[in-house]
Amino acid sequence: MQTSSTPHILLIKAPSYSDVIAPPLGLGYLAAAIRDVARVSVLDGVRIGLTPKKLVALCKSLRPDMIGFSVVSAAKEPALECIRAARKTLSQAVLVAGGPHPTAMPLDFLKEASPCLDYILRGEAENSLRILCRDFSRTRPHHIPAADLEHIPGVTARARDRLICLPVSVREEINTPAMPAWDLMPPGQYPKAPHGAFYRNFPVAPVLTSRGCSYGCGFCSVPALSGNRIRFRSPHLVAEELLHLKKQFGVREAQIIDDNFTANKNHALGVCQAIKESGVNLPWTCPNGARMENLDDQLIRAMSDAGCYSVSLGLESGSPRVLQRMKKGLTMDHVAEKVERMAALGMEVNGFFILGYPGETRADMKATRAFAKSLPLTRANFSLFTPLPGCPEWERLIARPSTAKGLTTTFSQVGFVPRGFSATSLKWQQRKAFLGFYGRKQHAEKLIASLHSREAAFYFARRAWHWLVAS
Ligand code: B12
Repeated sequence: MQTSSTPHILLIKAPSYSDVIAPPLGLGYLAAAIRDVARVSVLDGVRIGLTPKKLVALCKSLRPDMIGFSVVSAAKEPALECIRAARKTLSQAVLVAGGPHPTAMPLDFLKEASPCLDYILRGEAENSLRILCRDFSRTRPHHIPAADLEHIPGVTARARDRLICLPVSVREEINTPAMPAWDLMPPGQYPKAPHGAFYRNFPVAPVLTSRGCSYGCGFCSVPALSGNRIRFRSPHLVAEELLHLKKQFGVREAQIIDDNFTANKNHALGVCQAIKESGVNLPWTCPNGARMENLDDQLIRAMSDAGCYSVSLGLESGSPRVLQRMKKGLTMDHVAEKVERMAALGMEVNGFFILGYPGETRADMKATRAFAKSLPLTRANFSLFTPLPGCPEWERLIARPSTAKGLTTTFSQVGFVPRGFSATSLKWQQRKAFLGFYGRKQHAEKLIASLHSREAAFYFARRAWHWLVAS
């Protein structure tokens, strides 16, 4: 029950430039987890283009007791500005940060945000944030004694005489809360700029069926953020969430955004069966780079029967040497057959490729371009490798002064330049890949036909500008 002493918690997704603007699931889960002990609001700083000035005005009108900032590395600088602005306006509020960046770099982030930030909660914070909120009614959480702090999973904070930095918190059980607080981030409020940019029906809602990934790809920071043991939601909860989204929020399409939806075939089949049996009848896609190994005829058919019409595959490179370096545990054998089979079974198949991996040469990039063009893909995306805090390649590059110097994680400029390239020549490789793929009449026509509204075309044009024109 909420009383006048129930704290008001404002959860904010830190702003950063993005052409993909979708409900912040992490904050939705946190809000659902603390609702019975706090009054919660969610503010998506990316969607509203939050600035420190806007935040000051909001702080003055809402006067929250605690603010939680969700921070990806690309949003680090704007997040720091917002934290400073919030502290200036609300000297008594408790300021907390979490999400991928503070999780991967807790001590650096705490130091940079010093003395404005009180706590970092690393990893999955449903339990830890709840503990912090409950402490509100007992003691001002600014003054939690060090001994008590050590019971908060994943906490990083300055205690009176020392620094506490606990390991990343990974939850074993992910069926509670049953679903994110969708009423605090209704999908219909979002622009037509969902994950992957393409959709058939709007509003679109992202949904999770599992968390974590047990692979160790050199370019991915997920195992460092949420462990390398994959955990599953009950398929029935997933189906219930889809029904809820459709009935209560008029959602007309879903996206399964697991790190690896097809990692466990039985789970994926279970989800498909539950969705089908629920009668929800909602089209859905997997825009997040699924792995191919388990995508056999049985699973592809089950996905299609349950409403899935599009799958994006993390194919990464057309060079066996680079694939090996990426430690993806994937070879190019059977990729063509698999993609052909998926396309034959009526699935739209998209490929994700990375260019500019450490050690990659022009010949490797040429091989990737040729590989992408050889496959019956509907669309392809060629990203430039950006080493993110927490990913194995970043750890390796940051350890050497010669490579550490040029790393950036803002995504507004080239994040890493491999030997033998300049940022400009690397950008040209990316342009060449996009133009080579979409320069084919059929692919260009398909792409244009997939843009269902002026708003979708606007966001797509911004993305294309970013890839093809911006330096
Ligand atoms: C889906 C997704 C997206 C979607 C997000 C919207 C959506 N929901 O559909 C879209 C496509 C928009 C997206 C965009 C980007 N993404 Co993304 N994305 C993901 C993905 C696959 C899942 C995120 C998710 O929803 N997880 C499930 C929820 C429940 O977990 P969560 O969000 O992490 O939240 C939990 C904790 O982090 C923590 N937490 C989160 N916020 C807060 C706040 C507080 C106060 C506290 C205490 C705790 C806390 O508690 C939450 C609940 O357990 C992750 C991979 C991953 N597994 O994390 C990458 C990931 C987060 N993305 C990443 C990146 C790089 C990006 C982009 C920068 C890419 C780009 N080129 O632009 C942009 C950034 C956009 C932006 N400004 O935020 C990186 C971030 C790494 C880093 N160090 O920053 C990740 C980790 C993938 C990777 N390659 O390693 N992404």
